[in-house]
Amino acid sequence: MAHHQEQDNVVLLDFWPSSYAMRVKIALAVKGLAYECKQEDLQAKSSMLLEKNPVHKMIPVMIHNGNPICESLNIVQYIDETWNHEPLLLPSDPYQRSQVRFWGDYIDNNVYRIGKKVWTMKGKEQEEGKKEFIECLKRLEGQLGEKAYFGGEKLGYVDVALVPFTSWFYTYETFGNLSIEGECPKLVAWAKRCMESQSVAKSLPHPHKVHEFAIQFKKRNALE
Ligand code: GS8
Repeated sequence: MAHHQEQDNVVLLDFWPSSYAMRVKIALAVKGLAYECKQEDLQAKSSMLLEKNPVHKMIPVMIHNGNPICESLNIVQYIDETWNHEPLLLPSDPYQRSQVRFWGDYIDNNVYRIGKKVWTMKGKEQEEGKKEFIECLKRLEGQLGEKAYFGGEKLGYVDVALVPFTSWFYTYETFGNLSIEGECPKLVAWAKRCMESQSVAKSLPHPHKVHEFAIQFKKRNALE
């Protein structure tokens, strides 16, 4: 049931470099909700995480008045339905809703997985990853078309699903030796437009901080 109460208690089990967790932060910011952020150590997961997401044991998990909600896009949809006031992230028309969920799913099946090849792999695998990654971004750029946002005139569900990955663009570019702006100028212009929204800007870490994290991650995992 939709409601908006003073006593709403929202806790986010977070891992700051995670694009999935950033989605939830953007959606909460868009709705003007206060929340408590708990950083997880994914090498030593808290008992709270294991209890609240026993199936996947992954962040993000949002805990609303004690009730856990898992899977980032499922959480974004829950937020939009629970605090169902403007600005709305999903369209109300069932067909339009099906379309935004389709693109959310496309992003989930591709961007992280392919992007990881670009920043963690070497040689032939990395080259293949780069090609696939640019193809994926061009596909998304085509879907954006001439619109200001994937949601049309304003930021919507697909924007929230995708924009966190732009905080990783510098990392993909540096490790992959590629120019995303050169390949997908309209997508980069869209990313900059999204960053004009405070809800987005305050939810995304600085690209250099992400890059620093990626360097440490590769060292730790002997990928260097
Ligand atoms: C993916 C979350 C995820 O990959 C979602 O919420 O949308 N489909 C999920 N979480 C990662 C960190 S970000 O890469 C995670 O929690 N990994 C811990 C693990 O795999 O043990």
